[in-house]
Amino acid sequence: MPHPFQVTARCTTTRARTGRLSLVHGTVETPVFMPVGTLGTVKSLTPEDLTAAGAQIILGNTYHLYLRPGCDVIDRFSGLHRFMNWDGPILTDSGGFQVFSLARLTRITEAGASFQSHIDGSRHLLTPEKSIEIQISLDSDVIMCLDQCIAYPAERAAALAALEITTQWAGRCRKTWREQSGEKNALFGIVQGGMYDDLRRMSAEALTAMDFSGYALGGLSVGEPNQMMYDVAEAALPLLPGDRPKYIMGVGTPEDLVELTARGADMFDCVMPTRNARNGQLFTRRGTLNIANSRHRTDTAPVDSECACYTCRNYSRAYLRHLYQSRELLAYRLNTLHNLHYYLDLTARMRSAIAEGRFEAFRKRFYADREPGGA
Ligand code: PRF
Ligand code: ZN
Repeated sequence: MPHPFQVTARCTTTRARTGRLSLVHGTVETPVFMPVGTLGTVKSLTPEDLTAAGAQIILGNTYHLYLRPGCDVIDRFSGLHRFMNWDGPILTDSGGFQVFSLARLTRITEAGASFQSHIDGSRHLLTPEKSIEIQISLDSDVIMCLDQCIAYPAERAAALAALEITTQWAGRCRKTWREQSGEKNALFGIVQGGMYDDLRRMSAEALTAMDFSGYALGGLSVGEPNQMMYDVAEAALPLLPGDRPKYIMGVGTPEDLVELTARGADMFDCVMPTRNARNGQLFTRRGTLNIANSRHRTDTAPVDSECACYTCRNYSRAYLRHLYQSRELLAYRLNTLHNLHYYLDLTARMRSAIAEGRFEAFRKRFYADREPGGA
């Protein structure tokens, strides 16, 4: 199994660390935030915008791309990179989570996840083998195993059943990856087990024994209290091999990124910066603001005077509010550029702080900078 990860620095008082992950389409410095490009686009942005905002790797979705446009279309371009004109690294999610959250009439059996498309109602069976084959055809740099994510709260018996299916599927994913991928693209296993520490341990041990390029914690940020997510991650992260990247799927707020980095996480993805941008919520060091608020109506200042993004260098809060209130398309783009810049800059600042031995001070400052009542 390729495990092209190197730890480059460690915090002496927390489990935070920096690392370098070498993938087929480039190298990624961790901790890293991966913008979500579900349908082969990070909504409203071009790949040049992403690079300018500091994106190192983006996320794509097996479930969506398989249903539309379909693998036969992307095959014409030998994968997702040329299709969408992004030549950097891509991580693809396996489809399991999207089947649960989007598809109708989902049935999970040992064979796989059978579901009805949210687009046209057609029936499909997503097996572990098929998920890996699709991700190989997308030429994903980081392929994720098919897993079963359960909602919160879940009975122990349900969490155990889901983790057993996830473990069994991980073995089949690994076999398909070994036989069909040329073994150059990384393959990550996904730990499940609900909020039960002993089940998380069982899952982590089974996956570690199989040997993956990296490991993810799935099944977090599914409705549990924040502190519970931190506690589960704190217990589970040290059970994973220290020389492999650790990825927390679908998380989170800026605070989540800081807290989970402190607990040893290396990779994150979340729709929050992009989706919230389209709803007018903007992130700043001082907290979040809603651009629709009438207090911004005549404000000639940028969203964040300390922000170096394209939006803050060129536009005022008053103009952004006007665009947003008018449902102008440019609102989505400018807001998304700012929010992604904030998230990418936050992870970049964490990397420097860890490398320079001042992560604890950084974390304190992060909280001190936030104003009660927002920016
Ligand atoms: N599994 C997969 N993708 C995911 C999740 C998961 O548990 C989550 C949960 N936060 C987000 N995305 N495969
Ligand atoms: Zn900005």
